[in-house]
Amino acid sequence: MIKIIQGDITTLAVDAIVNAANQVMLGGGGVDGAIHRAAGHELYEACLTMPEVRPGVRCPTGEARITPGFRLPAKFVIHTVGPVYRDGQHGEPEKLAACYRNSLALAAENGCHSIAFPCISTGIYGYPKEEAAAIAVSEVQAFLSPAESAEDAEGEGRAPSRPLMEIIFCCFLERDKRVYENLIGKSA
Ligand code: AR6
Repeated sequence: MIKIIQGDITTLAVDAIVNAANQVMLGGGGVDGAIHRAAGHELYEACLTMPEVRPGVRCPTGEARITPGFRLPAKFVIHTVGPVYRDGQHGEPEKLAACYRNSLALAAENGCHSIAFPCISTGIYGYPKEEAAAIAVSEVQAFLSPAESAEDAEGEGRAPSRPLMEIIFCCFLERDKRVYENLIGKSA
């Protein structure tokens, strides 16, 4: 199930919220700063213990890492690193799609049934909002479609292949919410 809301992601009592982090994973501006402030210093400490894959890189662009949510109402924070937008010809769409795919896979692996995403890459990293939202929606829909057939499997007494998930697009700005509503309708 997909929901679109406007609000502050740090207030959501879901299983996982996604952080639009950077490769160092030690906090920053935008939603990253808000999440680190709300989760408390323990989140910084947990990020610090994540192994570096190369100097200064704990999470390469397109990948995702999970930590507890500490003082947040959310159980987990899934940190993913969106691409810095140049012109769309430098692998940005594939990298952004990978953020959604890898975050959803990590959430499922950790037994999450609800997850909220901010509009990854569309702030400081400059990704055009409509293009980013189209990628977000298409990745989430692709992830949910096997889950919907899992619902049928349950009805038929078969084991579902993947837990059903509530996926929230949490837009900070009203105009971002409208972009998602234009893509998937106001009923979502
Ligand atoms: N809740 C939900 N969404 C928010 C919140 C919030 N509390 N605050 C901001 N947003 P950005 P990026 C929205 O810039 O473009 C950081 O410094 C915001 O309106 O946070 O991926 C990192 O450390 C926008 O729609 O992330 C990286 O260095 C969205 O979050 C860099 O910024 C993403 O904007 C990542 O840039």
